[in-house]
Order: sequence, then C-alpha cells, then structure tokens
Amino acid sequence: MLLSVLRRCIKSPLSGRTLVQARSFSSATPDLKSHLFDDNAPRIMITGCLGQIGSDLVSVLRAKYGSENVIATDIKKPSKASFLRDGPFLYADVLDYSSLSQIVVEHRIDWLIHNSSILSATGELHPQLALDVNVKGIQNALELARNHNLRILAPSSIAAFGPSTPKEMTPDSTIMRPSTVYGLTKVHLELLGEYYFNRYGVDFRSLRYPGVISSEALPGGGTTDYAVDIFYYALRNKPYECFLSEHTKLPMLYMPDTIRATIELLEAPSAALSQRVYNVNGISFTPEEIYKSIQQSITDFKISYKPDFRQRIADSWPHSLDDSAARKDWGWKPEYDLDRITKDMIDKLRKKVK
Ligand code: AKB
Repeated sequence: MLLSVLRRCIKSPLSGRTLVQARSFSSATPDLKSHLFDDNAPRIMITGCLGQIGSDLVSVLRAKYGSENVIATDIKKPSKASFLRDGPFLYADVLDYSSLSQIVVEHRIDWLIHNSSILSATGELHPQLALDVNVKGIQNALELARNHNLRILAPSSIAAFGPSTPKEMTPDSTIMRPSTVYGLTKVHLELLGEYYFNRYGVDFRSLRYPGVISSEALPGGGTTDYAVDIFYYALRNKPYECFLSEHTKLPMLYMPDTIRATIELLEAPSAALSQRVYNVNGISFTPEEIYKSIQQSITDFKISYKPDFRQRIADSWPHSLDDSAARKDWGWKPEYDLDRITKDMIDKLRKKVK
C-alpha cells in the first residue's frame, strides 16, 4: 500500500537538531503515528515515571519526540498496560548508578528528567528513606549527567523554603531553611545541581513545583494531596475530612500547566537561562476556597477539618511565589485559575469515578 507522507522539518529549540514531522494521508492507516522522527531527536530518560507527574509527562513527551525516544523508568510495575505498549519502559533504581549508566549507554540518552523523590508527608514518616532516595538519587543523576554529557532537569519544590522564608510572593533567592527532611533534600538538590553546572558545566535545570493537581495519576505522600483527594470524595457524594485547616493557603498548579512549565524549561536555550532554579507559580487557594469552588457544581458536598501532622508542614511553606524570572527567561505563564481547574477536574473525573 502506498502512503503519501508529508515531511516537514522543524528545529528542536534545545538541541538545534532537526526533527522530522510526518503525516499520513491514507485513511486506511488510521493507527499510523502522526509524528515520525529522525535519528537526531533527543533521547530522553525519565526516572520515577509512575509518580504523579511522570505519568502525564511521559505521554506528552512521547507525542512530541516519538515514543521510542522516551525511555520511561521506575522500580514499580505499571498498572496501566499502555505504559508498556506505548514505548520503552525499564526497571531503574536511582540508588544503583551502574544500572542507570547502562540504560544511558544502551539507549543513547541525551536528556535526563530525574523525577524520583519521596514527598513531604512520607518523608516525615520515613526520614531515612527520604534521605536515601532523594540525596543519593540526585547525586547519581548528576554524576550520570557529568559522565555522559546529559542535559538534566530535576524538579525542586516549594518545600525547599521554610518557616523563616517570606510567605507572600516568595522570591527565587531568599532564606531557605526548610523544617522537613523532604525540603532539605530539595535544597541539597538545588545547590548540588548549581555546583555541577558551575564546576563541570553540566546543563542542570530545576523548577520549584507548588502542589500539583491532576485528574490522571494520584499523588502519593504529599502535603498538598488534599487538593486532589477532595474531588474524589465530592464525586462519590461523600463528605471530605480535610487534613489541613480551612484557611491554609498554598500555591498550586494544574497538571497541564505543570507539564508545559517542565517542557518549556527543558527546551529553553541554555543561554536564555539567567539562573538554574526557577519558581513557578500557578494559583494560590485554601481548602475552604476549593471546597466553595466544587460546591458550585456539587451543591450538597460537605467538608470538615481535622488537621494532622501535615498542618505543620503546610504552615512552613510560602503562600505564593514570585516567578518573574521564569516569565522573563523562558516565557512562563500559567493558564488555569481555580474555577477552571475545578471544572476540568470534575468533567474528567466524572468519567472515571463510580
Ligand atoms: C508535597 O506536598 O510534598 C509536594 C510538594 C509541594 O512538593 N506536592
């Protein structure tokens, strides 16, 4: 069968490499990939890809760069078969340098996205585990980047700030004395990444994620997880008992904005970056405000408040972030406000939640 294929060359903004985009015009081949890529597309490895962000990020990157160029890794078995069907998925333990190195060599990796991390609440319950995974993990990831000349993006978090940090419009550069083990591993990640950049020229990039809200993968072990859990209770017509108090204000980001921020920073030309670690702000709200927003659609939804150990963690974090450097250097701009997030979450989860 003859296929009529239009090839259009576009420049990859980061690598300056040429990607070849192809489109099939044959209606008889509906499953043909809409993007074909030449040998020069960046080959990307992602650690911890079964986490909240990895799952969405992998599919967007695969659509953009070609499935075979995005190597998803984790130490867990994917629950969705599509993860294995849609592209390479490999076992990779971030504590084991040589097995990571083997993947980088055998799959000719160019960019590493190091997402593996123990989050704030789990970190407080298991500090030793958080130290092992988060500290050793980034050390291995940066060594990989140095030895194999990789661009590396490793996310930080608002948890890198602490109780003595200015709370409103927290700047990129300010007091960083976190009170959680997760937070201090994120400060370590930021400073070590900057050290590798200055000392070895490693192309390290990082962004400080606020709480992330997503209709796909569930978050696990974070302090901001309530902002996802609440939707499942509302849609199951169950009252929600919130583990933070009603007026606890935290910065949050909706998943499509999170993915866009990550890819925009990943693709930005190195010369455009005036710093290596960036705040990204979305929208700040309290549990009471998200409850009210959900109540506009689910009017009989009920909430009560029973703060637990996570309240102290939340109280140590900023209320909002100054992300002017991200806006200036790589054009960052969030698109979702609270009511838009709520509407989208309810529309998407209605189809999933029984
Ligand atoms: C957490 O709550 O631990 C994370 C984060 C803010 O990094 N969502």
